[in-house]
Amino acid sequence: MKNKKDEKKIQTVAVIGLGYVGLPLAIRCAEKGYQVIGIDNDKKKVATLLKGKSPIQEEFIKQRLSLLKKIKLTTNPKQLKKTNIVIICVPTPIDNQFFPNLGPLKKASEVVAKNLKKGQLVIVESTINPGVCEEVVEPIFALRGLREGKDYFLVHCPERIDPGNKKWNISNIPRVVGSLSKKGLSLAKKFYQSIIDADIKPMASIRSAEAVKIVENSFRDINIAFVNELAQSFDRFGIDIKDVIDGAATKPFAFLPHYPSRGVGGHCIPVDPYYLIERAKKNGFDHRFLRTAREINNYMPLYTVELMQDLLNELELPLKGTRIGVLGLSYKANVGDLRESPSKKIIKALKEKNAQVICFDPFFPDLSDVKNINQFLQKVEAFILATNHQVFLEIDLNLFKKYKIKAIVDGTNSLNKEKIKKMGIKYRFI
Ligand code: SAJ
Repeated sequence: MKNKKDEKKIQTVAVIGLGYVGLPLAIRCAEKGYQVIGIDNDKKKVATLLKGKSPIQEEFIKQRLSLLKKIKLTTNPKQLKKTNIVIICVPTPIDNQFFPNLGPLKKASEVVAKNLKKGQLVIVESTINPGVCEEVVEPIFALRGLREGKDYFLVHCPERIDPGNKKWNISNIPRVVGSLSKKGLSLAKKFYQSIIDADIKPMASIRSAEAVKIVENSFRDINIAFVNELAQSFDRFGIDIKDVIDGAATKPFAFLPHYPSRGVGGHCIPVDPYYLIERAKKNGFDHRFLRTAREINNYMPLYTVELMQDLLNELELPLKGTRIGVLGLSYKANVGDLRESPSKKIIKALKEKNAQVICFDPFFPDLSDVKNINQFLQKVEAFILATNHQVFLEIDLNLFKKYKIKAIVDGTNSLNKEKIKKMGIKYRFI
């Protein structure tokens, strides 16, 4: 039973890293009556937030912008000494050799250890592979003579934010928590139960909590790779893969539809499997299946460009010098997020083949070569649909005829292929 002292004690929360994960979390804690300190090393981001504006266009945040003024926003980690719960939500990206980069997490852990308040609950929400809390985070505290379960409590609660999702958000997504100590586990369960209206599952160990997120996202990556491989095979077979998947999805059990596309982007799905692949190597285990799935998905942007090359060959047009459009830069529909975006790889491949590339994404006006869709269609001879933003799906298909578009590769299988083909436009889908 929590005594009055405990009740009073856990009223202050610090969130380190105010991005897609940390900002909604800080806002939710404020909404649930906690005193919240939001810490980020990006001065510009903190300045924007201090003006009551959010750099992230998420419904959950937009509806709660007024709560920003309840959060003490700062770049100064010294404030940590005043809090009882510290939640680390910094990025854990991969480098261009696909190695996990734990730099930001190590830095944040050092800052927390340096400014520790005795008895603090330290929660890592950043996505990490099994072993990181014990092999990377805890040693940073131990170096300062700080013992988990005594001087502080270390917990992992993997983040589950799904950018752009209108239904699932920080307030209603079930979570799992794992700790190195029983006390840490119980404190974390109580804390998350106080801010989330959903099940909070205590895991058998901190490693299994770390493994949950990697497994969730690797599951998605391998399923996408499965349909991406099928798409290439069925393309040679004259079989419409989307029709087949929709057919298989009529089975009410034991089938979960995924769809082929120009590639897998984002800060989770294409990244997380590498965490497990790399760490398992130290145990002498090679995740051949996960690696193969990653190779298949990493090839899709190039496959998309090859489809465009095939279409131009039918028109006896070289890629070289032809004005090819890339419609969409974001990795995902209706969000503005470039992380690991397949569009970047498509643009790079087109430029390496000396095509003249014109890109447009309304979420990224500064990175676009034109101001709107009409200008885009006017300028290009052919284009790749690389992001299925709703605004692109609403384009009047007659504009393709009006602007004499010669070929379209539908990288997200979203356009009406019958109508396009009837207009005499060359069309391929993934
Ligand atoms: N993609 C496909 N085919 C699919 C689904 C996705 O090619 O069938 C592509 C998307 O175009 C995108 C990439 O994969 O480029 C990732 O798409 P995503 O829908 O998985 O979006 P994310 O990156 O926002 O993934 C998040 C993840 N959430 C967390 O890690 C907390 C993931 O676990 C969720 O499953 C996913 O949202 C979701 O379900 O929307």
